Amino acid sequence: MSNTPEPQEEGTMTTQTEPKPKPSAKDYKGRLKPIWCPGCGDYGVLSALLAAFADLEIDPDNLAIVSGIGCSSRLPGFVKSYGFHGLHGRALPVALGVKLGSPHLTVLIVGGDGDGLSIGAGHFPHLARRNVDVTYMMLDNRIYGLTKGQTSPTTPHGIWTKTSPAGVVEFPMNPAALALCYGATFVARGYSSQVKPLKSLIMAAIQHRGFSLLQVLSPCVTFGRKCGFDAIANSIKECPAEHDCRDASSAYQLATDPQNIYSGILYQEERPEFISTLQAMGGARGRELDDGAPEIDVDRLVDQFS
Ligand SMILES: Cc1ncc(C[n+]2csc(CCOP(=O)(O)OP(=O)(O)O)c2C)c(N)n1
Ligand code: SF4
Repeated sequence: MSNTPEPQEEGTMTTQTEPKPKPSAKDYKGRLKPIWCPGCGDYGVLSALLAAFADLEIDPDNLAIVSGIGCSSRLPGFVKSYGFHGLHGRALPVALGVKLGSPHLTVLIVGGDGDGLSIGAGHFPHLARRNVDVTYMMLDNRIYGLTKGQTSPTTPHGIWTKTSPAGVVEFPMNPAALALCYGATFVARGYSSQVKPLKSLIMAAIQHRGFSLLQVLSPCVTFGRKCGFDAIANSIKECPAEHDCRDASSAYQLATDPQNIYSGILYQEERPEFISTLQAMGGARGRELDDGAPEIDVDRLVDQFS
């Protein structure tokens, strides 16, 4: 048997295209190496995210990750995709702009509990109620990490922080419960140490057509040691198998359970997505991209205003 290919008759040559190999998580690694502290929960989140991109076979050219400012907000630099590391608390309006300009992109938002619930809190309800098709991953370490350990809106009541020397006076906000009240169509909770389940949640959130909030408990090992993460391994529980994630009131009960921190998909509903609704109403009628995805005609909009 010879390894030499058979000569082909003139005019009968067929061009065979090699099937593209399945991507792996490392194909999505960015050029920058993470500079988080050793043991930071955000490493687990990044691993789950890269694995989710690989399983979904997302083309990095069709992926945009938008963040604010904070340790967690550094994440876009560590991923091979379009990235925008912007202003503290302003990731959500930037992401809305990205999605409006290029609706064919998969748009992810990554930020901390401080970024999303302090300075940026005003944006969260509006993206949720509009049901903009973006995935918002709030990396909740219950503290301001980047600025070295001040109280955040999710810091537990009573604990000591640098800005609460006598213990935190306020009671913490609950991002999953807030998202439900704001009208989010997908609400889930994961944990950075449970990388495989987190990967599945990220995939489900990205595949959901509409606004997805994924709260990820992700400990700050340097400044958030007193924030109750030691107890998380015992108190985090998967949503009960009988939970119907279309039931908003049972989702709210699970999200606010005083004893257990329920993880998994708490709530999901189908509702028309913002940009396609806008386009159907003629508010953003535009040209089509090569792949048939609609694109807003920015030139036409600029003409209208000039
Ligand atoms: C407009 C503005 N205000 C305040 C700051 C200071 N600042 C930077 S990051 C941050 C909070 C960080 O906490 P969080 O958003 O929870 O992210 P983490 O670092 O914990 O991941 C603050 C207050 C800033 N950079 N810009
Ligand atoms: S300060 Fe905290 S949140 Fe920031 S990188 Fe270090 S461990 Fe992570």
